[in-house]
Amino acid sequence: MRSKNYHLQFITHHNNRYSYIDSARLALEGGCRWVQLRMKGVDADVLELSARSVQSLCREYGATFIIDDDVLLAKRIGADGVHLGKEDMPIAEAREILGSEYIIGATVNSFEDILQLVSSSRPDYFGCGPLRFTTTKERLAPTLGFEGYREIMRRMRDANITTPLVAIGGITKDDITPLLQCGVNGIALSGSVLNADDPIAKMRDIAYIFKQNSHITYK
Ligand code: TZP
Ligand code: MG
Repeated sequence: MRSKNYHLQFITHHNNRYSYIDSARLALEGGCRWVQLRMKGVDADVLELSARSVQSLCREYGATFIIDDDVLLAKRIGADGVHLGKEDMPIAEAREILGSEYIIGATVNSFEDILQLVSSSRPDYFGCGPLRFTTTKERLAPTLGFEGYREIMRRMRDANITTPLVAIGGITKDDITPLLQCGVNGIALSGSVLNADDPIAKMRDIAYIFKQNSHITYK
């Protein structure tokens, strides 16, 4: 059974200082136990080689490993799951291919997106954002701010939708407690770790704050 913890996710991104594999290693060394390999615009063989390396690192650390976009690659190498955006393979089709054991995350930007997905094909978690502007992602959806998350979580509660929601996009250490207070179940981040002077120390701080405050959503 693949571990399904929807707490703190580190997402790789192209960075001038570190390779994708080193980026994942820094996050794992800093205590993160959920890594998404996100590599845009690379050849399939480069992606697969990197995925296999990050997967074995994640296994070493006992961490969950998911891949952005590529359902067939996730299946071929036996990753823990995939994260799919609105322009990727539809969730229902990915579920057909992967079955119920794999984690499937879906990008959403609004409560309406969530409603549509729960009525058609239930993903395992929603990646919802952005909280604020970030340069990590191109073609960014409108920012939600804390109020946006509060409202989405309220509407999910009212509609009895219990799929975990992971906040993403422009999140820094100081945002973690207020985001958990909005009711989100998890946090995904990238730039605030990799752009820090000491990414391992930053990841450690973030993981510590998350753990200290996770009782807010995990009662
Ligand atoms: N989707 C929405 S924002 C984002 C993705 C993949 C990037 C998150 O990275 P950062 O650097 O934490 O803003
Ligand atoms: Mg995608």
